[in-house]
Formats: sequence, C-alpha cells, structure tokens
Amino acid sequence: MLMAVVRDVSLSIADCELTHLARMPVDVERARAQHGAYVRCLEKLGCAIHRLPVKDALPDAVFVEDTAVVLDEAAVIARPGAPSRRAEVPSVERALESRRKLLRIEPPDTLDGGDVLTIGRTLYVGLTRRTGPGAVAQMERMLRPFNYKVQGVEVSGCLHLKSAASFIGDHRVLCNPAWVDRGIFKGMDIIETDPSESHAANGLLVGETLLYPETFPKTLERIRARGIRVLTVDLSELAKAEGAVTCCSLIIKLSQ
Ligand code: CIR
Repeated sequence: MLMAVVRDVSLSIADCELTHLARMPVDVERARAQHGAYVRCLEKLGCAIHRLPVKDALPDAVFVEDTAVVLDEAAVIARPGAPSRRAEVPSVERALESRRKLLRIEPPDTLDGGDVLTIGRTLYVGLTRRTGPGAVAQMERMLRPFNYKVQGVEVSGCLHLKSAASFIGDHRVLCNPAWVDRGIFKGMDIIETDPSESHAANGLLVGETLLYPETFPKTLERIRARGIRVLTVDLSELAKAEGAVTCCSLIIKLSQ
C-alpha cells in the first residue's frame, strides 16, 4: 500500500523561488486544477492521499518533495537550501512522525529532497545551490547503519539532481546528459532525454507506472518504446515555478 503526501498550491505561488527560469505569471486557478488532476492520478495508481494543510503564505509549499527523503526504514527531514522554504518542514514532520523514525539534516548544512535520487540501496545526492557536501556527509553518517550508500553527484544547469535524472524502474534511469554525467549510472539502462526537451528527465514512478508530463512527447516516445507503462499529466503551470512531477508528492510505502 502506498501513501502520497501532497499539499495544494499556495495562493502566493507566483512569488516562488527561481534559479534557472525567468519569472512568468502563474495562473493559480489553473495550477490548482492541474495539481488536482495530478492528485487524482496518484489515487488512480493506488495511493492513499494525505493532504498537508495549505500554506498560502509559503509560495513553494506545494513542492513537498523537497522537505524530506522517505526510505523504508526512516525519513530524513531536509533543511531546504532556500531559507524561504524552511517553514514548510514542520507540517511534513508531523505527517511523517507516526510512520517513520525521523532523522534530521542539522544546520548549517542544507538539503533539498529534490536532490536525492534513491536507486536500491544507493542515494545519489546532487551538489547544487540547495544541497552541499556537508549534507551529503550527514546523510552518509545517518544512513550507514541502515546499509545505504550515499554518493554526492555534480549537477549543472538545473535546479536539482532529479531535474537531471530520475529512476523509472527496473534498472532504468531517465537522464539529461547535459546536466549530469551519465557515467554515474554505469550498469543501468539509461534513457536519454530528447535534446530538444531539456526538462524531460523528471518522472515519478508509482508502483509500476511512470507518471510523466505530457509536455515532452519526444522523450515520452523513447520511454514508451521500452515498454514502460506511462500515465501522463499536465503540470505546465507548476513548471513555471520550476516544479515537476516528483516535486509535488512524497510517496511512502505503508505496508511494513
Ligand atoms: C524552488 O525553487 O524551490 C521551487 N520554486 C521549485 C521546487 C521544485 N522542487 C523539486 O524539483 N523537487
């Protein structure tokens, strides 16, 4: 059984943090409608939905992925690199505390959940403006007892590691080689994004289905050609806030 932790789009989303995109007007109603459809997809894929309280004063609060990294044995509570995002964390902690042992990234280090790509027992952690080597070292120390390997990964040109690569099941990685060295995923089946679709490397695996933006048809074709089951969503309004499909939920296994 899976649970998806989500939070509705804040009224103030147009004031979001931006690192690699120019600011554009965001239509909040449209963003909310798209987010609603995304949540219905998660339900359709079998997730029980846990809704966090809406935080209209926190522009990026819909991007819950950045606040925690949930593993089977524990959850790492992040310390987002953007100070404006740290007030998002306590409500996520409350949602997770009855379900996982909580570990915390301590100051001064910072970590965004979007920088953590978990594949089996390895956590690849993007070294970005949001996440530094100190947080990687903290993760390494706190997860060693659970037998996880933690590896820092250079990322350039995008916000998070998971903007550049995501795990799409069955030893497969979707990757934009312009933003992360594909050699890191040696031994895996790497599907490269189409060069004309730079933001296409972010997909969310839910069970055996990949939730994927409908806005990247060429990369989608490459994914489908591998026989991967895909459900498409339109998150184009949230993309203006530099969000994508993994960012809008924390997927948690409940059956343990
Ligand atoms: C930010 O800059 O923090 C937000 N505007 C976007 C966060 C997207 N999160 C993610 O990719 N995990």
